[in-house]
Amino acid sequence: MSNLIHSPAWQALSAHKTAIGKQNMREMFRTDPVRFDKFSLQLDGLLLDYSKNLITDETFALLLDLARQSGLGSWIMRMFNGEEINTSEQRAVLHTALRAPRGAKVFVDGKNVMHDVHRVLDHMRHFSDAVRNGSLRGHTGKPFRDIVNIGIGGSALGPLMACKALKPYGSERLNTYFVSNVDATDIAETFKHIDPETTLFIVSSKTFTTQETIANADSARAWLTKQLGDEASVAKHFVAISTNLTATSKFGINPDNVFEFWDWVGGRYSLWSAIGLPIALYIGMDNFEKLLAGGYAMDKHFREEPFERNMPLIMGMLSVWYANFFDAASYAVLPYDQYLQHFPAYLQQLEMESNGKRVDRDGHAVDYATQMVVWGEPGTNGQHSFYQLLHQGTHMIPADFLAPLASHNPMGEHHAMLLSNCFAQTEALMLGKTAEEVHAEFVAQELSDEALEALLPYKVFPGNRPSNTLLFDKLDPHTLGMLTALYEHKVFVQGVVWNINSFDQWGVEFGKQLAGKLLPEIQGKPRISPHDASTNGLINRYLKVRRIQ
Ligand code: G6Q
Repeated sequence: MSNLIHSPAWQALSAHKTAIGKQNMREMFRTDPVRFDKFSLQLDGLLLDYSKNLITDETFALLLDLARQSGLGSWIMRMFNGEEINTSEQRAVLHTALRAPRGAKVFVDGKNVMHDVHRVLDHMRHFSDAVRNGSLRGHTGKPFRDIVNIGIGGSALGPLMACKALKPYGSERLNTYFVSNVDATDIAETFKHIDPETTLFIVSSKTFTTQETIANADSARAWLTKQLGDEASVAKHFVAISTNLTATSKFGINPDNVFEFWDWVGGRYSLWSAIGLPIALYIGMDNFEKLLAGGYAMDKHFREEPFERNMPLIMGMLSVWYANFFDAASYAVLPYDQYLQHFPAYLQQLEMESNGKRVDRDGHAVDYATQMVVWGEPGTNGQHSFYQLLHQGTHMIPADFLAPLASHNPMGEHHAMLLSNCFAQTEALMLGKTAEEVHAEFVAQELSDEALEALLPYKVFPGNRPSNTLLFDKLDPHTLGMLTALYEHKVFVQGVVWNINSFDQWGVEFGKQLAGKLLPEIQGKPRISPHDASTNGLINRYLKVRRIQ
């Protein structure tokens, strides 16, 4: 057994879980009139209600003990101070520096990186202002209207999520497109909507070697030069965001059009860096800075608030509680805000790529569960599909509900209906419906005894299913910054408790190695490596049907 499982705080939680196993949240609310006040907290208009969780005062105290035992306070300082906590890649982890105010000091290898951070932010402001006011133009002299981000994973999901989330703040003159997939359909469908004379391609790649991104960038360049009939157009219609300045210049991108970032920014933590350029172009740099300020407000909270009032810490420890002591294998993210449609997909990468690990910081296989699978869809749509399983399935699936108090699109009673659905769902998951309540309903409906007996088991809801609710005034750049940083730090908390490195991604690197390996064989070149019978069968089927061999 690992040290973690043996540790006093873990053992205490195990024993406590057995003790509270039979308790019910209904009862907890009934007997404690201040439960909501006790188990909720606010930061700058963001409310976290975590009272509908399977916790008592004792659980809460024991979870905080586990956080303390993990040395969380010192890990937080180590991250913010730029120590190389990403040990398998020997890198600091400093996405927090990207949103620190001008004048802050953050050192990497003895150098204050804040000068570079603000130099690039100034470059972004200069460039985005020029695109937005039409002073920077394409090869034929027309202002840009179509912004196409070519990038994948961490170089796409953040900007995509934020551009969709902040549409009410977006320029009406600019359209944003995101091309990620190496499936040509992605870029071919984009070409149908854009005008080469008014298109700006942003090639976004930390390494500038990612197969999908380079293939899409090559195809975009071929399309542009064919449409405009001039190789020189590339210089005006392409910019790059990368840490690999040699590769961007080899691609032919004008060095003045390269936005730099650094190896201490992880891909999935990079929307705050130059990778956020599509966001800055779309919502304007002033709004982008509000997004950064929201992230910074959460950083300050995470760093300074005591554990018992610390939002990311509480959310992280609740996830540990369910993943490790209730064997919950997945959790749902359910935004009751259509603008947050891409938030679950964004969190899938953030959480699963960060904490989907099976080896601890000392290189030993762990003997406890790590990251839960993350999934979700905007409410109310999900209510008409998978919520059935949340209410009556056999798995315990904790859920986060997110909702704005005011809509960007006030219309009739829509928003009241939206919120009533959201609140009613968390209530129903917690309360459930007992056999007695179902029985009383049937009696009121004058159902026959026979029908009542037959139907009753299907209509019972076990309840006692946990959820968090995050309420915010309105989805604006500052709020989105806070929400995003909240989940980043929640991921960090879990990683510290599980003693894993949340900042490497060898599974992704493995995929990148595999990407080019089979390609020659699919292209009909001689086999270079033997495969298993299944893989051979698939390759042969392709070659035969496509008459390549
Ligand atoms: C993120 C991951 C991964 C990465 C993509 C794109 O943390 O490392 O999703 O962002 O594979 O990589 P490049 O930006 O290097 O093209």
